[in-house]
Amino acid sequence: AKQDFLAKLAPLTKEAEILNLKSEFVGKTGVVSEMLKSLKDMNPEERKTFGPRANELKDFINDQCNLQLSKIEVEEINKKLAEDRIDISLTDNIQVKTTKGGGFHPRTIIQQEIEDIFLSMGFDVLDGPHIEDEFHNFEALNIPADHPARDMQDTFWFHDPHTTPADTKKYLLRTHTSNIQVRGMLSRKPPFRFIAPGVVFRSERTDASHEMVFTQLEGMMVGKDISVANLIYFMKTILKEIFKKDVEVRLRPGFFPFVEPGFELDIRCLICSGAGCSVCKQIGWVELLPCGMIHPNVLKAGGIDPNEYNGFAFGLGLDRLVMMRYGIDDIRHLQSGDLRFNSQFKLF
Ligand code: FA5
Repeated sequence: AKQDFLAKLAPLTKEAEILNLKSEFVGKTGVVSEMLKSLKDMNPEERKTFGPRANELKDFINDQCNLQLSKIEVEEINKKLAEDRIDISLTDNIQVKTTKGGGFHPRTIIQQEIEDIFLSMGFDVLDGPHIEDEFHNFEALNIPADHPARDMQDTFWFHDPHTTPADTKKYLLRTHTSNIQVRGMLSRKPPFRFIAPGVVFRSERTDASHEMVFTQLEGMMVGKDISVANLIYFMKTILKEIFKKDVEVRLRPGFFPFVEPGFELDIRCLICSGAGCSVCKQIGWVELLPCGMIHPNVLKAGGIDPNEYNGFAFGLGLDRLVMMRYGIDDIRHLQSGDLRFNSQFKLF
């Protein structure tokens, strides 16, 4: 029986075939099991010699079958591993497609830096609508209809053909982020401080320092006994933090109907170091950070008593700041969407 079993086992390669063979020999009705059953009909002498040999054969068959089964299992695992193998040397042999890492637009980098600086000084960061009404963009900022100051900002008006001509000047693309001064004042109680970065729109002829769509960053602080000295401190702090060095600035009187007194804060042009270029229009200075003490009429329009509170506001030209910081010699690069330009900027 042993030889018979071995001869039958040798060619088998499948788990099911081996299990069948096993049951053929040592299963309930298998050859060896029948031998063991026949022990009861033998005399004690025969039983003594035959019994242990039959049990030995049973163990032998079980061991051989289990051995063969585990061999098959190991072969299958190895086959699977070979199929799933990752060839880590592959990059040497074939051209691998690489993807360039993304980055941030330089304006986003600077905007985030400024937001962090102001957040650390207790300012909120506000947002506001791009499509604005006349009240928030002009009237509440002390620029009534037909006031000549409206000519300071060439405006894109919305014309609704269903309204009468008198109503058509109702909505516009906001010309500055100062509309958020009004919205900010109306939605909170003093004292408060906030900044508001965002895109603005003007009907401008473009050149190296003028775009039709550009960004500003508005700031406003309202409280008791705020002075021009506070205003200048905050303006100097932003510039120091952004440029990480002292930059030359000049403060001169400026007219904006929503501040009194009003100032123009110019920065020495960092493209030409003041020698004169197309960005600074050959004068060596760039208009960057107009600011001033909030006009009492503006506080009133924002629901604040000017006898009790005062404050300052500023409207930073964000794109021009980005140009000065990175030495960009034409504002139109910022809007170009040219990846060769954009990919040069990294966070630091
Ligand atoms: C204003 O828009 C005022 N709202 C700023 C302000 C706020 C003054 C609060 C006082 C208090 P102005 O039109 O000068 O001001 O624009 C502000 C800044 O935006 C300018 O100094 C300049 O840096 C930038 N700027 C103006 N026009 C353009 C343009 N066409 N392209 C790019 N930047 C511009």
